[in-house]
Amino acid sequence: MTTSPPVTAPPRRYGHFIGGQWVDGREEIDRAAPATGEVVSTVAAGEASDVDAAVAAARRAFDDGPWPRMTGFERAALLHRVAELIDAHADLFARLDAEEGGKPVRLSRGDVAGAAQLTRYAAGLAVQMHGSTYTNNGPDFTGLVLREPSGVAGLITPWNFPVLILCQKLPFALAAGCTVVVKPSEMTSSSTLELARLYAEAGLPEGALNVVTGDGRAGQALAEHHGVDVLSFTGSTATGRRILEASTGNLKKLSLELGGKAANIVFADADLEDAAEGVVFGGFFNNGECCVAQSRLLVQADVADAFLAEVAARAEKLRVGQPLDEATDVGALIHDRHLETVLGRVEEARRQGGEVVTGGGRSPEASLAAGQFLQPTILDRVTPDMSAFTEEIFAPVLTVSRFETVEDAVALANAVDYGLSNSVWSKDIDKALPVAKALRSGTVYVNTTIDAPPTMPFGGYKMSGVGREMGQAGFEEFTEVKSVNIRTGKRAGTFGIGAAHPTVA
Ligand code: TXE
Repeated sequence: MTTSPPVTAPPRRYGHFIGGQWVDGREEIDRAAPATGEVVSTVAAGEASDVDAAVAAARRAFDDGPWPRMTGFERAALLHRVAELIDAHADLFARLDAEEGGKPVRLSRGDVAGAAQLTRYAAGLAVQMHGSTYTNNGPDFTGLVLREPSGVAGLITPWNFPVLILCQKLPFALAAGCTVVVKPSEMTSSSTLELARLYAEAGLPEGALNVVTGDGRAGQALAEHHGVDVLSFTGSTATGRRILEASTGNLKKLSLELGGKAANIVFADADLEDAAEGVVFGGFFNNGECCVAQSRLLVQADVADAFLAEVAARAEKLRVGQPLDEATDVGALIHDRHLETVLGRVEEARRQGGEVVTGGGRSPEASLAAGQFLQPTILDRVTPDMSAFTEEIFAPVLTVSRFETVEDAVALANAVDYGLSNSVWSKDIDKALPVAKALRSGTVYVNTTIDAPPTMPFGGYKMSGVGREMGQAGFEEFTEVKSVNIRTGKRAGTFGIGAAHPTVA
C-alpha cells in the first residue's frame, strides 16, 4: 500500500519512506497541534516489521548500492543540492515544526537556516574524509589507517528541534557514506518526511535514507536491531538508558545526546545589561524546551537583587502567543501532560521554599485557552537540595540561586547529574577561562549563550550522554578506522619465534 505523495497543508497524512517508496502502516498516529488541539497530521505507527524493512533497504543500499562507493566530491555535491532545497522550502519547514511542536515560527525559521548550514558543513567533511599513514613501523612496513563508513546508521530524534537536530546527524552520516534509517518523534514527524522527499528529489539513491515513523516501540525496535551498526539518539536521559540496554544485542556503536540542567553564571564584573539579555534568551528560548536551556541562573550575591529585577522585567515583556504568529516569543508546550508536569514542579518548588518572581501558571489570555501555554516563570531562592535545581524541567522556567565566590559558583554549577552546557558572564578573562575549564560540561559559553556553530563538537559529560555531534568529532561517530599494516620485501627470520619484529603483543 502506498500513500499518495505527501501534502503539506493540514491535515497531512504520511506513510513510512522505505527504499524510495511511501508505505502505509497498519495503524496510524494523529498529531494534535499543541497550540489549538486540532489534528494537523497523521503518520504511520511503525512496528518491528516496518523497522525490519527499512533496515533491510538501508543494508542493501550500503552493501550493493552506489552511495558508499561515490567519491567525497559526489556525496558533497548531493548534500549541497539538498541544502539549496532546504533554503528553498524554508517557510514550509518552519511552519511544520512550529505547528506540530508549538515553537515560535520565528525561531523555527532559524532552525531551518541552521539545518541548511549543517548540511553544507557536512558536505565539506565528505570531501575531507581521510585516514593516515604510519611510516615508522619499521623499514619493511607501511601502516595505513583507513577511515570507513560505519554501515547502517539508525537516527532517533526528538520533538523540540525536529529538522535541526535531524541535520546534526543525517548529513554527517551520509557524508561518511553510511546509509540511514530515521525514527523521528511521533509528535513532529512531518519535517523529517518532507526532508526525505527533498533528498530523493536531489538524487539520493534509493534505500540510502529511510524513515519509519511511530512512537517509542519503533525506536526500541531500531535500537535493538542487529542490522544497525551505529545509532545516534537525542532525547531524555531515561530513554537514552533504555536505548543503551537495547543496543547490547549486537554492541552497536552509540551516540546519546541527553538532558541538561545548564547554569548561567553571572559575576558582578559582567556587562550586566548584556548578561540580562543573554539570561532571558538562554532561559526562555524555544519555550525553554531545549537541552541546552540555561535554566539555572547563578548570580553573584552583591548584584543579585538588581540583576534579577532586570531579568524579570525583560521576561515579563516576552510575548506568549500562537506559534505561527511572527511576534510570538514563547509558544505552546509540547503536550498537555508535559504542561501538567511542569505546573507540578513549580508548585513543588514553591512548597520547598522557592519564591515565584513572575509567572508560575498557565497563560491567562483567553485566546490561548485551547493550548498548552505557560507564562514565563522565574523562581528565586532555589537551593541545590530542591528538585527544581537538579531536575530538567524543560519549559520556560528559570531558577535563581546566589553565590559569593568563584569556587561557590563552580561548585553550584557542577552540583547536578547533567553536564551538557553552561554559560559564564564576566569581563575578566583571567576569571572566566579558569571557570570554563572547571565546569563539567561538554560546552561552555563565555559572554554568550546557546550558540553552536556546526564546526564545534557538541555533547555531554556525566548523564548528559556519550559521544559527540557536529564538528569533526561528530562526523567520526559515523566512521570506523581500520588498520592495514603492509610488509614489503622478504627478510628471513621475520616471523621466527623470539625474533624481534614490530608487532602487537
Ligand atoms: O522524550 P523521549 P519525551 C527530555 C525533556 C522532556 C523529556 C520527555 O526533559 O520533558 O525528555 O520527553 C523515542 N527506544 N527531552 O518523552 O522519550 C521517541 O519516540 C527508542 C530532552 O518526548 O526521549 C522520540 O523519537 N526510542 C531532549 C525520542 O525517543 C524511544 C529532547 C525522544 O523521546 C523509546 C526531548 C525507546 N524505548 C526530550 N521511547 C533533548 N536532549 O533535547 C521513546 N523513544
